[in-house]
Amino acid sequence: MTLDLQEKFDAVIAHHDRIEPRDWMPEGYRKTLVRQIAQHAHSEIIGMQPEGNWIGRAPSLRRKAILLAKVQDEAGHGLYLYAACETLGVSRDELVEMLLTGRQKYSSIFNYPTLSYADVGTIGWLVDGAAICNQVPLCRTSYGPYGRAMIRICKEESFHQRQGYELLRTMMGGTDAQRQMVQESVDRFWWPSLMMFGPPDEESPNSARSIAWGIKRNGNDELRQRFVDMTVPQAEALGVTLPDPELRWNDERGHYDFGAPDWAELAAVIRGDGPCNAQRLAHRRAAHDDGAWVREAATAFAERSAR
Ligand code: BYC
Repeated sequence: MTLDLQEKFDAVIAHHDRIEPRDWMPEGYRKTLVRQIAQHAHSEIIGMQPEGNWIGRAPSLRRKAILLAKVQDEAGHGLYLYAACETLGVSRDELVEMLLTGRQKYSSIFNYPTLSYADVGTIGWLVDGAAICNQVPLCRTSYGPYGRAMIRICKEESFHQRQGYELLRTMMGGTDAQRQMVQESVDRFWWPSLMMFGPPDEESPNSARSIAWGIKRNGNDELRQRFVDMTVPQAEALGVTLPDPELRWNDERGHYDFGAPDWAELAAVIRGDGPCNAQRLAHRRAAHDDGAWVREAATAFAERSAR
């Protein structure tokens, strides 16, 4: 019986069709999906903090409205992804608990501080740009609810990336001080953005299995290269320098060559020793505790309505 189920599962994966919540799936496949989708959902929720830091200090009403809308979109992405994860038999409460106790991860990028207003533009341009490279292939992931959530998320991420680029272009057309602020921000965010794609393939324990299951469609290095190739011409158009002396076009490969990120730094940030890890989790825990009365009220209202 299990053999038939396994064969059916393998055939769906081989045909690049989709596995749906009611279908049989190997336990390892389910666990990998929970790990990756939860990591992604938590990234969206924690990812509201670095940009949220600038909502009260945005330089105009227009910029404030844009930033508020973007941060709200991120909350929405977290909710679609938590809902996709719940179809795998794990509850929202369990997921939140695993984030707050550090048993599940979120993207390393959100453990870096946002020190200037230019960081709002740089996050849109580089961080959302990297997220798009990483996530567009996930629209074709083998698990239905995850792929469908990703289609909507990617549309909004493209919009976020353009808003970041537009902000930086405006600042680059401003004063020398504004141009310096942009360059300083790009210098800080370039390498952490490359780290978002994960460790190099040969040091990525999950990639091969996840690709065989059709959860990931590409390796970490391939997507990192795609991001560099896409971003260098945009940096030239903006007039900023990417802080990598090894960055140059390679005619033979048809790609840009680039230097290696500091993998020890990525490992430290993932381990919890990044510049803002403790602050991000403490802030999230406090927000969760402050929101307890809202959850209680919503539960009481739902129970009363059901009666
Ligand atoms: N940060 O075997 P590997 C966004 C972990 S946010 C932290 O290569 P995998 C946005 C990895 O989890 C973007 N941890 O893993 C929001 C694994 O640990 P565990 C978020 C990392 O899963 C707001 C271990 O290292 N996007 O969109 O095959 C504003 C070994 O790695 C990182 C997603 O999450 C990292 N950078 O591949 C703006 C996309 N890299 O779990 C933007 C979905 C690796 O075994 N996620 N680790 O303990 C993925 O595509 C994959 O999870 C990764 C890693 C490519 C990140």
